[in-house]
Amino acid sequence: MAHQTIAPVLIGKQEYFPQVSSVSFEGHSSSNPFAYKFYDPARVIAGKSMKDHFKFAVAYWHSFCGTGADPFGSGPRPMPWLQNPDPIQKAKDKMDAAFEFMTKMGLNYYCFHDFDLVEEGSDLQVSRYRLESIADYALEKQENSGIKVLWGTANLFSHPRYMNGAASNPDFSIVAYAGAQVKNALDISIKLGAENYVFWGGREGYMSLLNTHMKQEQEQLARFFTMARDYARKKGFKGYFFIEPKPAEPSKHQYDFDAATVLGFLQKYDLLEDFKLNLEVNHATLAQHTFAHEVQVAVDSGALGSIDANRGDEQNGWDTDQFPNNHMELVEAMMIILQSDGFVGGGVNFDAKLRRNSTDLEDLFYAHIGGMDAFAKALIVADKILRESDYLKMKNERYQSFQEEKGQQFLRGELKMEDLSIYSWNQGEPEAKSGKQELYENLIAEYLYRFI
Ligand code: XUL
Ligand code: CO
Repeated sequence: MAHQTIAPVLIGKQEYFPQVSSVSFEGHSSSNPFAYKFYDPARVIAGKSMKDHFKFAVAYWHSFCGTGADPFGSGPRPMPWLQNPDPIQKAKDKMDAAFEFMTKMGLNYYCFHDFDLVEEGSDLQVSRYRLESIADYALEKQENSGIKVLWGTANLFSHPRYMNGAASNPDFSIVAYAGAQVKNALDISIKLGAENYVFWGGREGYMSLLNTHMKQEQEQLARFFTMARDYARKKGFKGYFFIEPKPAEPSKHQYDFDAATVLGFLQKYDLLEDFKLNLEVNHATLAQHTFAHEVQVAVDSGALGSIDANRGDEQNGWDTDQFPNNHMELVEAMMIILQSDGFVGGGVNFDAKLRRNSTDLEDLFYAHIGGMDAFAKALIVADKILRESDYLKMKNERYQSFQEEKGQQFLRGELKMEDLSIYSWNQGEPEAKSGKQELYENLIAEYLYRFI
């Protein structure tokens, strides 16, 4: 096992993960569970280092706040950094644990909700004070380690006040409260140099249309996004805003249903320049889409901002947020991403949680190592398929007829319905051409074993 010394300044007063000193790349023949088999940060694929392709980020909420509690019972996960009764000290301990973990993993980014960093206070003033205190501490840790914020966000769904929504709430006083909270979240995101800012609208939707003015609520949402954008720009924020689509849960229906719905919304309210999408694998499947579908929709509009990496469960319908390991799914997505300009501003955030019964502290390492290796392998395989196989040729040949005269005229808008009719009367029944889906699928399966 390759052990590197970690500068003591990066570890807090207490070492929370003494069982691991550092995780580094050892190659696919290594059997060290604390080593990367495929993720080699410096390795260049398609002109960019793996590190820059992915910008892997840890999700503060799942990894350092989540105890494994579910609707049926409290959390069994031991959280030694959550023991101090003083909220500020507890937040600092949590941050020590987070930075120790990220440093040992070689992770360069993290993502947070405001009240992941520190518990919400009894009122806005107390919350503001707590956020400022922890942001000062975070800034120091960031400067010492070089770790950065991929995106920040505000939790507008956990507190009971948001039970009817935040920006889309039927009560203006809740909308204003959400505004106060987002202003604070933007301020600390800017202070911490966050590269992007996310809106996930868990309760921006409805439970029943009977009591809901849907049109007005969506207008409220657009107004709120516009105000947040204008405020952040005024304060010097240069990054992108991301909307994270999800069809439902906790709302029965969420307005940001899927990539196509959000793109239509952003276009309607003229927000597409500043707002891109943060796509989550398990949200795609909840919307009855493949992840590749959502990625393709975003890429086609130049709006693939970032992704929340995870996976759902094949049998359960809900958002299980498991760590990603579906290679077929990831290779397909990476093939699309490689054919685009990559993420617009964002990267790969592990919005994934350990299973409730994964209670060893080292499980957090296995989970992230597996996820990062799955993406790294997918990148290597996707690049190889695109460069070495007949994939692109096969796909382009399906559309060959559009390279010919009539096809070109059609695409240029030079034909009328009458022309299509004359063409077909002359041609007769078109020849059947196979879509060859199985052959395409075999390509991915084959290349998954030609990865070296
Ligand atoms: C919930 C979800 C959120 C967002 C951030 O399904 O994905 O954690 O990523 O609010
Ligand atoms: Co997410």
